[in-house]
Amino acid sequence: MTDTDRPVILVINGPNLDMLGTRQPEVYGHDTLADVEALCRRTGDEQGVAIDFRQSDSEAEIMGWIKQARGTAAGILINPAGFTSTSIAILDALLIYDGPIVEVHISPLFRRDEFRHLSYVSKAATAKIEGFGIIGYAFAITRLAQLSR
Ligand code: DHK
Repeated sequence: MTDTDRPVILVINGPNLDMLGTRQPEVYGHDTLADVEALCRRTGDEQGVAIDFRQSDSEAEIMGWIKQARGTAAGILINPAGFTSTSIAILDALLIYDGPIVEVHISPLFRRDEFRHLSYVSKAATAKIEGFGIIGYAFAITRLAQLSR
C-alpha cells in the first residue's frame, strides 16, 4: 500500500512545542519534536495510516489547518499547548470538523497550575490523553487509526 492509499491522520502541535527537548525538560522530557514526529510516523506505519505532522505558534494557522481537514483527514490529533485554555476559536474550528479528534498533552495537567485545568478543546474531543509523555501520541494515533477502519 502506498502512502496516498492510506487514511491521513493530521497531527497538530501548538505553540512552543517546537522547543521540546530544550523547554522545561523536567516537565516535558528530553525528546524533541523531531522525536515525536518519528514516533508518530512509526506508529502510523504500524497502523496503516499516513501522518501529516505540523507545528505552529499561530492560532490562525492552526484554525486554517483544522478547517482544511474536513473531508480530507480521517482524524485529528491535537496538542493545543498554550491555546488549550484560551482558544474558543480553535474549539469552534474543531466543532466544524466531521471526524474523530484526540486531544493530547504530554504533561499531567490535572496536577499542574489551576489555569491549565480548563480545556476548551475537550468540548470537541472524542478522547483525551494526558500525562503519558510523548507515548501519548502513539496511543492517540492507534485509536484514530482504529476509528478510521
Ligand atoms: C503543552 C504546553 O505547551 C502547555 O501550554 C500545556 C502541554 C501542556 C503538554 O503537556 O503537552 O499546558
